[in-house]
Amino acid sequence: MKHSPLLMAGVAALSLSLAAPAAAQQFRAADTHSDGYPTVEAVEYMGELLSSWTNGRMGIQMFPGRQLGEERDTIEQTIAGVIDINRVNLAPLNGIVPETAIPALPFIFRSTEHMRTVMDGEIGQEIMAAMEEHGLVGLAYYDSGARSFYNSVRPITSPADMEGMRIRVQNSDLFVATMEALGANATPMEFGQVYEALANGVIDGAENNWPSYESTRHFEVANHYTLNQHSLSPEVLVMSKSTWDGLSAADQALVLKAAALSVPHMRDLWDARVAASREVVEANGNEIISDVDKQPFIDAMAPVYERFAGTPELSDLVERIQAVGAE
Ligand code: BDP
Repeated sequence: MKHSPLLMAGVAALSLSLAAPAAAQQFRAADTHSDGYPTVEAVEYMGELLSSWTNGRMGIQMFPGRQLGEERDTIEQTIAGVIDINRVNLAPLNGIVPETAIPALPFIFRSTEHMRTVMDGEIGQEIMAAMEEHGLVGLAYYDSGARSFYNSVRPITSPADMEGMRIRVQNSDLFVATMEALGANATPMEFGQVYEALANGVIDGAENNWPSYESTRHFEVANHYTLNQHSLSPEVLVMSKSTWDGLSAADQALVLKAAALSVPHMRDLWDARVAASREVVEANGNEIISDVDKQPFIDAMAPVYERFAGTPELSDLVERIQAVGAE
């Protein structure tokens, strides 16, 4: 008896699918930070969970330390589906997804608790939903502590001290506008270029949290650190929408669950790292200016809010964030 080629092909495909387990999927993940940084460890932990739940069918291959490029490039590659998972700050997404600028606004959060409550809740979900039409699926938010100014010229205690200072910022018009509102010259630059630019005087300073100030060794070339805490802009873990769309609903649920479980793990690592980084910087003898009157910095931000939260939808988002109760 002769079988049609189509039937034979169907039988072959069926026996293949019975014989072979579903192809293993190792998601390619990028992070600008090096091995051992809390964000890197959290995503590795997420990969271990996925792998143990699926007997190795799903997992994460982490490329830390800018191996796949600076954040701007890796975001493009994630949107294109070349990178599956990316851990970035919200700032470099501001130009792609306008809603991401709102939690990155200076002084919008009263505390880390406030930031966590907002981002873990409905508002955080809405901002993630806004990413989808731009090719990204939000998986989780991670802490990034508070960003503060450091520089090699003089201690900053008020905006007047920043007049004319060349301060590196992330690739975000919001961060550029923030520096300009304080009288500084904003210099957008990729993270990996900042150490050298500080060391050879191309810039006077930058702004970041304790772990980044320490892990990048910027503290060695920018001695004055002012704890003005202008931004609590969180980190976000995103997946390429094209990768996401290729997963079954059950696998999507596993990815989300593993990402959610990586959050408390990340926060424990984060708190420990903040303390450890602070110790390293203090032991180096840096000048830490912790007694800062934040009000003049806050007052200078009115034009920034007007520009980046000017539409009714975005200003409504600001009000809803401010109305969220937390410490
Ligand atoms: C760090 C963020 C990282 C940013 C970096 C920066 O974790 O995602 O790339 O700041 O300033 O705190 O570029």
